[in-house]
Amino acid sequence: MNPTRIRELIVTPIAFRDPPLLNSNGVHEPLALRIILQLVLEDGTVGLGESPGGTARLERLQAAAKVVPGMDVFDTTAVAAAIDADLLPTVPSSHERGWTTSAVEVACLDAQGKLLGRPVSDLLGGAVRDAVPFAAYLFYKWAEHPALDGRVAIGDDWGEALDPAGIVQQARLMQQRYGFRSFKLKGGVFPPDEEIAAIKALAKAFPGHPLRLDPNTAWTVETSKYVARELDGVLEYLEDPAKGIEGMAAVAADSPLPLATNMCVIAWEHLKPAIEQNAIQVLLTDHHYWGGLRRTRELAAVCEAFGIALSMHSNSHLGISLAAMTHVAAAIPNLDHSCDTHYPWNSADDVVRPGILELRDGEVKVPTGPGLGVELDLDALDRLHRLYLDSGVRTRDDTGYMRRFDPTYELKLPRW
Ligand code: GKR
Ligand code: MG
Repeated sequence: MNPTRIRELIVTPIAFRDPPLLNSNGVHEPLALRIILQLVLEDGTVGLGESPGGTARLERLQAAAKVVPGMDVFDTTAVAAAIDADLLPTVPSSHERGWTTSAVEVACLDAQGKLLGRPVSDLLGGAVRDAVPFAAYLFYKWAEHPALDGRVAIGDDWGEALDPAGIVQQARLMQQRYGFRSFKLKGGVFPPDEEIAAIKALAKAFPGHPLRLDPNTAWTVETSKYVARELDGVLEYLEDPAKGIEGMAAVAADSPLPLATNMCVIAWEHLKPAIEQNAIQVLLTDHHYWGGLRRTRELAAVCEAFGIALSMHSNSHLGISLAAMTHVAAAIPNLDHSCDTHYPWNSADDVVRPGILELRDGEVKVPTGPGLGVELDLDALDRLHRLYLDSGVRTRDDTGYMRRFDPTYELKLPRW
């Protein structure tokens, strides 16, 4: 028996509750999808990973599960290369392949840390901070998922937020519950002047607190320039106002505000043109698609070299991802802004045991236990896997879900 050899990769798709959060694509469905990885070594050590869900990503992780048995858990470069080579013929996008290699790398690092008795942040060069700051992720939202197909409406304890007063109220709740000190508003939902008013209302209610706005490319270049002018001195940065590196570069040429992205620079080959065109001033890293935690650390060094500030992107996620985000953020010296997280919207359905990961004073303390420092709750995993099986939900479809309530709704980017 070789204790560092990978015996098996167990891939479990799950579904968990998600509130009706609005964005430029529509509205979140009642269930969000993730995939949980358990990488089992020959000595029984288990490393955990978490990936966004959906059939394509599930199939790729299932393919990876056939590739990794027999490999050494410390050979993360070889593990990633083997998975990448296996996917290459059918998945031409390096960004798409990155989602698979990243999730497996995190599980390898968790297992390595458990074998060594050291936290993952130590494997990334050591934590330079013992807590990582996160921003409150504000969304326009409905009070409830409306009744559909004979089922009752599903409410939550956040309430409705469809105007500036609703957004300020949501921000207050976020601050009361988690102590957040910075705020990000997901925009691209209402006409830009309404979202400008919401940001100005936040600035008035929370003077001195960093604010951001992210319309996910809902605006033209001209509209983006207008919003940037209106919010000069109010936002710390404006995130993905317009589409593509060229669109962002055209806005940046004329914007008094720094521009940030998690949409137009999402693979290594995007860095060169983005830097040449000065398209972005802030990069939102995301270990889920940049190749994992070590590659994210390398990405931070590239950003440092080119004077690009760093923040972190998030999607609906659970505790394994939050732990991984926290470890890598702790190990990046040049983390310039608080990280995004959807965790408050989804934490009630977590698959990790409570107690380790807590959002308090707007921060998560870096876990100090071996590996990621979190423990999988097998009962919760089983429950959420059955929810996945029974629900029939297999891909995220914010636009299709919106159309069930408003058949005239069209996905239009830019919309304004
Ligand atoms: O969850 O609606 C959402 C977000 O819009 C998410 O899908 C984005 O990936 O949060 C993300 C972002 O910053 O663009
Ligand atoms: Mg974004």
